[in-house]
Amino acid sequence: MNEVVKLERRDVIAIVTVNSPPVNALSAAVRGGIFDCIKSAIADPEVQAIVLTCAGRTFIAGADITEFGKPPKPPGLAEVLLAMENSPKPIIAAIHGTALGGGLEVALACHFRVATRDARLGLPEVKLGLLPGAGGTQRLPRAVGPELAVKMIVGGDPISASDALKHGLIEEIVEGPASGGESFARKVLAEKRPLRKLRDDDSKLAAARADRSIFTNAVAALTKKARGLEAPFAAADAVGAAIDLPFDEGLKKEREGFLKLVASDQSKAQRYAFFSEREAAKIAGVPEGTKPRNVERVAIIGAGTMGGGIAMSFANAGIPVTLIETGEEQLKRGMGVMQKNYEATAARGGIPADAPAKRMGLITGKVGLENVRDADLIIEAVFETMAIKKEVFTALDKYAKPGAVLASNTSYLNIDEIAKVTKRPQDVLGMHFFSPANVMKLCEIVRADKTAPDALTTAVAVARKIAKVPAVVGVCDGFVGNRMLAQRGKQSEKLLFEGALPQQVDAVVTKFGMPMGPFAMSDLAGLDIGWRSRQDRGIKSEIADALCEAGRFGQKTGKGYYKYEAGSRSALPDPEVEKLIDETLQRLGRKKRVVSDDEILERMMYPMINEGARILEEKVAARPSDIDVIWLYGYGWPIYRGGPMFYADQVGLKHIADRLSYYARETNDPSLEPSPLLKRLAAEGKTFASLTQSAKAA
Ligand code: 3H9
Repeated sequence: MNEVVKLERRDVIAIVTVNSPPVNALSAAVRGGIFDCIKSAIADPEVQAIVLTCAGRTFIAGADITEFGKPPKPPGLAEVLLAMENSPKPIIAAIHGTALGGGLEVALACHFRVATRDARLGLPEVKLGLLPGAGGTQRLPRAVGPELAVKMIVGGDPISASDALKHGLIEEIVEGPASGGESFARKVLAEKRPLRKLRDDDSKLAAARADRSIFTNAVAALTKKARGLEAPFAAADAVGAAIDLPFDEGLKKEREGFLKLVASDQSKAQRYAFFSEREAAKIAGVPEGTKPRNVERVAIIGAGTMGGGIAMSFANAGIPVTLIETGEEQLKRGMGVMQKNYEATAARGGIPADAPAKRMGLITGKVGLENVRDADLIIEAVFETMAIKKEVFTALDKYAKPGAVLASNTSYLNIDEIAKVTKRPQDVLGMHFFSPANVMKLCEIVRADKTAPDALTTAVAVARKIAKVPAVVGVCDGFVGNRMLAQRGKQSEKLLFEGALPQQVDAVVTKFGMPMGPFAMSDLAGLDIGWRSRQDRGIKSEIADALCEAGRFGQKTGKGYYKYEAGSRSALPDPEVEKLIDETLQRLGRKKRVVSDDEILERMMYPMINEGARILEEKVAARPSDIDVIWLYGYGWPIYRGGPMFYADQVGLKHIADRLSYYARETNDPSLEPSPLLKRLAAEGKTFASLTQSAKAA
């Protein structure tokens, strides 16, 4: 029918196949093709049933996100779906891969659905700051009941084919999509099954109509963690409309909600994040066609918190790991922590009951570095000092097999220097995981001076395989994330000397949407670490030092910038800290002033953005969107604000540059002066996004 959708007939069955790689998204051409094929099959007197299926790796994975924000092209999806649902001949959706968003909505407008065993079905629109806009919020509750529908629509996670079968979303699990769809179509015809239009079937809504708490409780459970986000609440309202209103009115409500969200700043930021994440996996400056090396077995050096978390990430992805320690005692402790961690997750229902044993079965503990011999990738996660790292890499050079990728999990140290102790610097790079490593999605892949392109692509491919989000960065102190964070740390400390309190600074940062403020974060990490390092370097930080001298090391001592009640992690403002700050300021002859929340926000964010600009200038990061990915997935930057560089573009670079100059003057801190890149972009009225084409949907 057109280049991306074709129609063929196998006697009385019409097969409509979408073939629009990579994910069969519903572009205007796909919508038009489906529309024409369905109309033509309906008009063909020989055809008695229609199967809609897809070629390639997946069923339709949703609307074409790149079309949002552009003038709409006909036919609209709603029009296509109406024609399908009203077809007098049965239409069967035959699903494989992922039927997501608009893809599942297409399937829901069909009269029957079958899927292959490995298929996944979902409405993930909330993750893009949207709600399903083509009937999903009205048809899914009618297919599976409002409780599961809320879970899928407000939570956004897909379900498996077997769950879909259990809850009535699909009729059958089939072997192949097209052949299975065709056999099912013949069965429908043979059994003369009536057409099932979900729009007319309210049976599964009855319970929630009688007792609305079924719906409100499901919503409350899912929106608990949706702080600051608009879409989950709007999506819940749309599902509520399915319960409260007739189908067509519900559809109208859904449409209104969708149109509002698609134009919102939050959704723009979330769509930008979606594309940025995928862009980050494309490595700048690597020759086209560079193939990653084969990685079947991984070794991790160090069974501490980081090493253990990294080992778990591999085991979770089914990759065997050798976990190496210096002694039996340390190894036993590390293995025990992982076992407990898995058991706790299983007890919470986060993983199946047999998963802890299976995953621990993939982790083999060994003592001695000579045990790296079989590994294709070795990740060092030992104590963060250069001397120890060098010692480990010297040994790795001796024992690792040729071609193995040697990675350091350092969060600050110079990988070039580490690589120099080996005779194979081309195989050395950084893989900087974030704590807790089995949970946090970011992996900064550090490209050293001599890192070979295929070593780099290996690290990126492996990171994706274990469900991490990789971002390639260059060597510098703290790489991208921690280097920018250091700027925020510097300002937060200075703010205390000017009259702000820890709880005021933290409140501004959490109100912005970060999970934690800088002081609560310091308390979690432990204040003694920085104190010791300052002592080593002969540096003073009067307030932080005074806290440590008073035995306040943070959460671990129940007192730090805050106080903590026994067994609790909730930070309580402490008058003693206020007193201690006052005394310190008096001793130093500092005058307190009222610091506004606006100033705090600017001084928390703008110096980081300025550092981001320097990082771009130095080419430590290739794209502003890579920096954003690092902050989104490593530091809990709120997804609806897109990342620091995206946020900066929204605020306006001229404003940011002006305010930085102002603070440089007012606080007598020349390091706050806008960087040359920021200054130039501000003067030209440009954005960071103008530096690349990376953000397709922004
Ligand atoms: C929606 O449907 C709204 C409707 O309710 C209402 C309409 C009125 N559009 O992730 P991958 C690209 S909202 C355009 O690396 P994987 C992606 O950018 C949508 N492009 O593969 C990448 O391009 P490139 C609801 C898309 O195998 C390439 O495809 N649906 C889209 O790891 C491969 O992607 C969703 O939110 C798209 N919809 O994972 C699903 N999807 O190669 C979004 C992907 O140039 N998609 N691309 O970098 C996904 O979750 C994953 O892509 C998927 C495949 C699981 C499908």
